[in-house]
Amino acid sequence: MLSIGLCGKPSSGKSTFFSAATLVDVAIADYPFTTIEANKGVTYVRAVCPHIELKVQCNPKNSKCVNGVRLIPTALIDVAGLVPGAHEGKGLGNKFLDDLRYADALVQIVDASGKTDAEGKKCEHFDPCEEVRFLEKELDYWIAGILSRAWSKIKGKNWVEVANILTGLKITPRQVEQTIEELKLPKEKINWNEGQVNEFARRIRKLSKPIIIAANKIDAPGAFENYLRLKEEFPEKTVYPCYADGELALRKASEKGLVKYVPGDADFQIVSASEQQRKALEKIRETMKKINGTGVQQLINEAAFNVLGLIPVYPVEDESKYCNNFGQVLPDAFLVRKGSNALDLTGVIHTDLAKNFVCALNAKTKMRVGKDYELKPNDVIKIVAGK
Ligand SMILES: Nc1nc2c(ncn2[C@@H]2O[C@H](COP(=O)(O)OP(=O)(O)OP(=O)(O)O)[C@@H](O)[C@H]2O)c(=O)[nH]1
Ligand SMILES: [Mg+2]
Repeated sequence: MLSIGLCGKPSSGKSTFFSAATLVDVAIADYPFTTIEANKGVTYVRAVCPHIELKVQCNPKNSKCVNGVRLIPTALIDVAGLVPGAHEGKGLGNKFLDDLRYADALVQIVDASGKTDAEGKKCEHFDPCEEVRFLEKELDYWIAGILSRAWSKIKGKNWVEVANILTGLKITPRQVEQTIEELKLPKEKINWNEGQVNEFARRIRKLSKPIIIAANKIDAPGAFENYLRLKEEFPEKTVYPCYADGELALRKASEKGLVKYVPGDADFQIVSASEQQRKALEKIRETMKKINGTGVQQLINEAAFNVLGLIPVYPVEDESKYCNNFGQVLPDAFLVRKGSNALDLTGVIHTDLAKNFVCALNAKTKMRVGKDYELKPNDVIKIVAGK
């Protein structure tokens, strides 16, 4: 399953974002280090369900379908706040980042209101651009630290040892080899100096844990200006405005039947609410109008589709009825990397299928395709395997 990690300084709104996205109740408070142990939950990536195009009714099994929107499950991890100097033990240190080992991408929650300092304490003015700079450094130190601690195993050996240490961080041998080659570091009899280890850690982190930025608390005065400044300061990064608090309120209201709201929609409909609730909801709507929603779902989708380049595909067992062996139509949605082929899909469904792969059938065109067939978004595929 795709896994997204939330990180950032204390009090930026990580747990609020987490709770909004997963509907898991967690501690949220306006003082630093509210979260100590990581929170783990499931959220959803939003895609158009192929049942619309195929004019059938679907019966989702591993996912959900709401008004033609397929919600594909994704793991979300919320960790403690990171402060400058964490690698030297400041704040809660950086050990807790180990909970982000399996993350495919990171969303950095930044406090765009500028009303908390680097350590998450309340203040009058703090430049959120600082948060982006120090977080990257701390993440790089974290990976460099993992390598340093394992140095006795790596020293004098070849690059495969480095790859072995880093598999636990969802880093592939190919990424390790590529980074070593780019930096023109020796691949055999490894004896990198500290500077080389740090540079390697920086590059491999960028490659394996891409970060997108959520300019959170966008409802606060001055936050929108800070969001624009973040975009200007970091043109190479993806920065989205975010209103985690608004999203949390809406999802809770939706659960109670007060509103009709599908996460990711730009607006919502009030079903039944008291005068006081109506006022609060209208206030949320005002902020949403400025940023075309709350940004929470947009950030999750951006991480999956644009940063990681994933596409949704739908394996089936009966290509004429688009269903599995139990007659469930379009039961499962899987996210695979752009460029994956039919054989790669077997790895996602069941590894045994790969060994016995015969061919695949494209259920939309009814064409037989080979293992090299490049999957397209919303493909419906039957894998034919021998005994
Ligand atoms: N105005 C506003 N406040 C928010 C928003 N999101 C979160 N907050 C507030 O920010 C404070 C900190 O929120 P948390 O979610 O606990 O922050 P955190 O990043 O998890 O903090 P730590 O666990 O201490 O690292 C709380 O008072 C939240 O209500 C938002 O979108 N707008
Ligand atoms: Mg928290």
